[in-house]
Amino acid sequence: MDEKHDEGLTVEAPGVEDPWNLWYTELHAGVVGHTFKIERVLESSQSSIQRIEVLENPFFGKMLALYGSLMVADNDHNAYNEMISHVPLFAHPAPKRVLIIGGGDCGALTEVTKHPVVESVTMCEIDRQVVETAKRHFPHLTSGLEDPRATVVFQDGKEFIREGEDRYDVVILDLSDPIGPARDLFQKPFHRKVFERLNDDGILVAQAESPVYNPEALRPMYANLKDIFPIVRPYTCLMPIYPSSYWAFMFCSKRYDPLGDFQEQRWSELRGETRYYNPETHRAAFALPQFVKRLFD
Ligand code: SPD
Repeated sequence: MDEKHDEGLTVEAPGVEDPWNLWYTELHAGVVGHTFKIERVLESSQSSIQRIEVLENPFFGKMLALYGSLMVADNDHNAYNEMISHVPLFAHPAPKRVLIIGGGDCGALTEVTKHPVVESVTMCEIDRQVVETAKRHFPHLTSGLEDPRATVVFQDGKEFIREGEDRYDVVILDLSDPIGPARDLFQKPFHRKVFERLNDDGILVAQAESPVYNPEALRPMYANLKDIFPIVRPYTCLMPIYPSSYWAFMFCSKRYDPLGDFQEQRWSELRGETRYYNPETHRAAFALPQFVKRLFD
């Protein structure tokens, strides 16, 4: 899949009022581009893991890109972070111990801390520089770091899962793409290990890419997870900064069904606002268009 991600910054013909005329494009298969006007490049650095950029777009505000792939923007992060967090947390009757693998912008962590029932949330992120960048530019996403229940570990998620012994009620795989540093974390051996680190009624949710552009990522992922978990329910959300603006997640569970066991009564206890998630979008997320359902036949 590597060749599909030859995206990055491009400079077009200079103009008088906009001398740099800078645009950022994520290419799909070299034939479709998802393009954003860039007013300013606020940071561009290279960590030991990946290229990290903070760009400013007049519509979406500040945007964080890792290895040339957009992760979050000031004005487009809610759907992804809320749906990857609240859907599993509201499907579990007592999600006390939560683990996030990845999630360096801290948006998912901050959503998890909105649940009073959560007793601890651990985030295992491989790249400290991503968290430091997010703290500088996206403080509204990183505010959950101040919560006394939150712990951050800087380690490869694979090692953390392989070497640790703690068990969790909910594990969230808030990963970048299967072509980046997180490649192995989309694979069956890793998912099996995560299964072992879940309690007997635990839930795993994994980000699962675009059903439009990456059916070849979703199809085997679903099949592999079905071999491991008794319940696997894909769901989707609208995410305009991601290619195709349409994004998928895999809900995988040892016992609870995201709709049959939906703990809607806890919705009124959530601390703070949501912008996308509510009980209606929780239910609706599992209603899949026919072309997406066919991926899982
Ligand atoms: N192509 C972008 C996919 C990004 C999915 N993960 C985003 C992580 C944000 N915490």
